[in-house]
Amino acid sequence: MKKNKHMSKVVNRDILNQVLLHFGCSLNNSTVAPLGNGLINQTYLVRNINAVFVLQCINKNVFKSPEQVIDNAELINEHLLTKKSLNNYPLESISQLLNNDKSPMVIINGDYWRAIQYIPNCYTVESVTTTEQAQQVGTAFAQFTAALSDFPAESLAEIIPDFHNLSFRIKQLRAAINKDGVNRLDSCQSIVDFCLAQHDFINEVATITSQLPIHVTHNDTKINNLLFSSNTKKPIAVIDLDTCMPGYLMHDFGDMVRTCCSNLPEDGKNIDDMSVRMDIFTALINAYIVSFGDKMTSLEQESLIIGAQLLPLMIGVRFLTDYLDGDNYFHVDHHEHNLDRAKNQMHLYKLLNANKAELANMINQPVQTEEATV
Ligand code: GN1
Ligand code: MG
Repeated sequence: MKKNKHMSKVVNRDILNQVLLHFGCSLNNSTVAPLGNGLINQTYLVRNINAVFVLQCINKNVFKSPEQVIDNAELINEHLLTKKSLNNYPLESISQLLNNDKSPMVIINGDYWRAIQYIPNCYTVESVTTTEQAQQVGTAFAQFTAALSDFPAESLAEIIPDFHNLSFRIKQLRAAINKDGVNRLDSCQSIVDFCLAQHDFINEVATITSQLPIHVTHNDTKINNLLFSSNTKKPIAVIDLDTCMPGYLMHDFGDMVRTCCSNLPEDGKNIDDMSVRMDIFTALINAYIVSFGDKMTSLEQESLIIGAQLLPLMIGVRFLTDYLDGDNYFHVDHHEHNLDRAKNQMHLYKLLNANKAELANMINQPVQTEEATV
């Protein structure tokens, strides 16, 4: 089982059993296995003779009001189900299950648990290897946000305020630098200096942000947040609605670029070997624009290139801040894990920033067959 030191407790069998009883089963008649690679929540697959479902303990350190995460998911699912019934949403929506008290949430010892429908004959993909997969990622997340374009965004709770606000993330970094609570500043001074020197880009982001329309965005658009059908090998659902909030299209697109277009994982250490997979980028951007259709304004289209640079910088700043804070937020496997991630994402930002003109030229281009790198 993966552990975060900030998770309230390591889950013991007694607690797990109490939670299961609320969903009509117990540890006596069920198997419970860890599921997925998320850095934040604890997720399990529960199987028994009557049911298979996903069980999740929501991380209270990250999600200060876990009930809002659950309420938002209910509202979004309801909207998507309506769209689907009108043939206006091609994917499935995944429901949260009601417990014995007809509520989607169980609170045990102050921890918030929920059960989520398990879809059989599906699989997840950890990283993009083909341009076809990149097209599928761009298309599925565009369909998701487009289907929510007439959803009243103001009815959603802002789960994590300023989640993708770069100026705010830089402020958090400055606070961590000033505190230097675990004496790590010396070991990352040069990367700190690099982040704080990005004024021009920070201003560019602030200027375009003030002109962009708000959408309900997913804010964690990795390929492993899609469920693929074992039959068709195509995405059938967008999952992990935890950070669905009012936001900008460039955030979702930028997160796709940062998680799909690097040849290295986000914690890969051999950053001198990093390259941007231009064929994947071309497939992503064109699928995203085409699938959104005329709902995307020309300024939003332009903003996608800024988003592609913004998200690696944003998460790089977040990883660096967590490193300076002593690893309180993200799960880490080793002492320098957050620093490795920060260096990796900052390098990706540099590569994307240095090649933004070439990236912009990829809009409306056919997908290249051979791998080009920048
Ligand atoms: C966290 O736990 P996971 O993988 O769903 C984080 C994302 C980061 C990601 C980096 C709520 O998501 O913003 O991009 O780690 N989620 C939150 O791997 O902070
Ligand atoms: Mg997530």
